[in-house]
Amino acid sequence: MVGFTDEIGRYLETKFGNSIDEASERQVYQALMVKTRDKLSEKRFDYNKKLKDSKQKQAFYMSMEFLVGRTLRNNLFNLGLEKEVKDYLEKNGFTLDKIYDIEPDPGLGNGGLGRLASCYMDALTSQDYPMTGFSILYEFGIFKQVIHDGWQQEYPDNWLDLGSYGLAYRSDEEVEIKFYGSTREEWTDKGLKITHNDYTSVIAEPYDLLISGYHSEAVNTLRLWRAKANKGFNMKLFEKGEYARSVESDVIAESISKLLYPADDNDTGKALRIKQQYFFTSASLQQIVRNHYATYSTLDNLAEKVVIHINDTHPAMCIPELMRILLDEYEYSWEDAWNIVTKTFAYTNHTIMAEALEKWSVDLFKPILPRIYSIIAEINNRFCEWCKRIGALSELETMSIIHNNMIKMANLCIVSSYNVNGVSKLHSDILVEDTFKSFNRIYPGKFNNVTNGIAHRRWIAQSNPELTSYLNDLLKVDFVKDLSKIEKLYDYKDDRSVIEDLEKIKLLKKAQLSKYIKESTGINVDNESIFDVQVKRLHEYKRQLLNALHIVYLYRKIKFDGLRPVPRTFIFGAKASSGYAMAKNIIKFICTLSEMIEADPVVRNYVKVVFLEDYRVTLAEKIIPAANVSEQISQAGKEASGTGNMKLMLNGALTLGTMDGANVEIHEAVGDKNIFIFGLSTPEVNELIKNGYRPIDYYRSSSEIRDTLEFIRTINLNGSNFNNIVDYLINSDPYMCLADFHSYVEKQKEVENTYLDKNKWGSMSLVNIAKAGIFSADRSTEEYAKNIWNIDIVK
Ligand code: 7GP
Repeated sequence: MVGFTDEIGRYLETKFGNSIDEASERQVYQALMVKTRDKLSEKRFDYNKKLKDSKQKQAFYMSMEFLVGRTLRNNLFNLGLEKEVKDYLEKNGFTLDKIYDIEPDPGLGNGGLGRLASCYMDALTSQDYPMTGFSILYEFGIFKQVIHDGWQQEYPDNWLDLGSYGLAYRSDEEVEIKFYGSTREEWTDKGLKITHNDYTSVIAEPYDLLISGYHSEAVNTLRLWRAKANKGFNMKLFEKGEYARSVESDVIAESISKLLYPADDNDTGKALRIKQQYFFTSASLQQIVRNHYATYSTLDNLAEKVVIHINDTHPAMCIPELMRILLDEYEYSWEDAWNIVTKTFAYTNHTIMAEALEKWSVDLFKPILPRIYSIIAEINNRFCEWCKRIGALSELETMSIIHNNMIKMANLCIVSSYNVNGVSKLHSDILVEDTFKSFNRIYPGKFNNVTNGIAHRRWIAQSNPELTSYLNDLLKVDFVKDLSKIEKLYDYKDDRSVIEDLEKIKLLKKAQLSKYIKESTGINVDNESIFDVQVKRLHEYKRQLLNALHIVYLYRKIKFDGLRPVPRTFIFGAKASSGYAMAKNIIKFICTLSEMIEADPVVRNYVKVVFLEDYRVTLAEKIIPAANVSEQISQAGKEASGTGNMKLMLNGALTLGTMDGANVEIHEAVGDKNIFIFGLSTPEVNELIKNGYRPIDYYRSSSEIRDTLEFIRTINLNGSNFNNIVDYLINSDPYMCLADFHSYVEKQKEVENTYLDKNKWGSMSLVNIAKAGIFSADRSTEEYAKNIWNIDIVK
């Protein structure tokens, strides 16, 4: 049999006319990408055959975002080929890590929600579950962030140039998507017939990214749709003098798969967003239905064979789209179609932040998708009628799908799905007790919880091979296959030599990160200092600002009061949405603190602030293994779950956090002694809001808050001042940084004192690693598969 490395050699010869010793790194990269894809295609064929033969139920995961991260290492690792390839390359003068670095990091997502989707695909595939992901092939994923003079600047990230080798184009499965135009109703002997006229259509081209599993039989598909114009230029319209419309398809197609999440703070952005959402959901639904019909010659059993998961509300148009297909193309009655639809969809909510609960204005939506709008309106009419009958009329203001001329997508999802889940215990409780209280009353049993999880193979086995191989030798259990086995480490919590070994590995990972910090920022950091990490999207509710306030507090104490704390390196990584001014200000503020501290000959010996630009999956893989402290300091009740908290814990960082999201479950898993919890709880936050939160009272009654804030007013570096941030905190402070300030500062002191006791810290860190098993995405996806989707593995 021809070995994998022989195939690489052959590819280089036939494609480039080079033997391996003449090839460039770029050529070797391409050969590895293409040959890995081919290998997965072969496996996929066998797996898919079994799947088809078994005719078992399948899950389809709809998500506007899949933050896949680099694929090559993950695939070689999963296929068990990494060692063979590494040796082969080394023999020929190449370093595998350098080849990995050529691959762009496909940023097809913004943050947690997108990364979760990819973790779930990895986990399901590793367990042999049949699951297909659907999304958009964005030409430009999330922007590349460059920090210039402390300000975030956004640059396009053209990942496809070098990233497309992993994709397989499936021209045989193109579909047509229709926008605009008008609908006509006509009574025929079969009932009401609806036709859609004068529409503009675009073509959805499928590109498949094959997803590998760890030592598994399965290879699943992430299907990414790319828009292309339908037949280009429309001569007929042009002749009629409708010049603009003659190229409409080109214009729409050009924009749809251009970029991820265009700013949606203006109508042009919103219209594009609507088109993107409909584009990929319609394409996916058409394909699912077509395949199902080809197998069974009926759609009556669709819900028995298909479950479609809606990852937050962005793909919600799946629902009216399936209704449309059933009603208009397969001539189902409304009742029969609705009966199928309401058994097919399950929906996950990922946030309770009001601004992220999607709403579309009817005036904007209806002209773009006239038929889809009429279906949503009918779903709403029938839902409102039903509410009247069951005596829930008074709650319609919150539950109605269309209200005040706005379409509320979460309401559409809840009404139409058979299951709705939150992503941590606390978040799911808030959904039923508060956000969706009325719905929970009328749909008892529809809501439940699946606490998020992470693909531990990426987040420990691949990104921290040193820790992984140590634990493999020590524990002699296959925790890479089954993370719950890592709990065996708990037996060593008082074993000094194991604690010391773990500490050495941490130091090594810190040294690797320091090198990167030095190269990318010029800052020298002390590897012995506490690496205190806050990495996540920049958002007010996540309170990077509270972290920054503590840094200012330390600065003052060191400079004016002679405080000499344990040296600490505060590491930040965060992208701010391009139109989000306050978030960008906060980045500028953090960068200014960094610069100010570096310029101070005393303070810089105790505190360093490092803002690493362009936070993304690849950078997370470098930072997380090196962290000592994991900052999870959102205002209680606001972070749905968090998943960075789990990755950091698994790599031995101690959580400093509020009782929010999955921190609550981390606290439960490790026990009070192995975590640093501070701040107001969710009920306390709510109570404070009810009584009228007045940040100025905190400012007046605490000299430390006053001194910290007034000191910020004096900062004036290169012409920038931060009075706006101070005024914001004193006058509004919507996420209660001032209310939690003291409790946070006190907890930070405890962190520091604990760190001085190396043995205690090491033992706490060990317990965190040992107790991380339940946060594997294997556990989460198993819950989805068994409790929600009712799907089985392919045997
Ligand atoms: C995030 C949540 O903020 C985070 O707490 C959670 O861990 C993650 O989803 C995965 O469940 N939400 C988003 O990223 C997001 O875009 C808007 O939500 C719909």
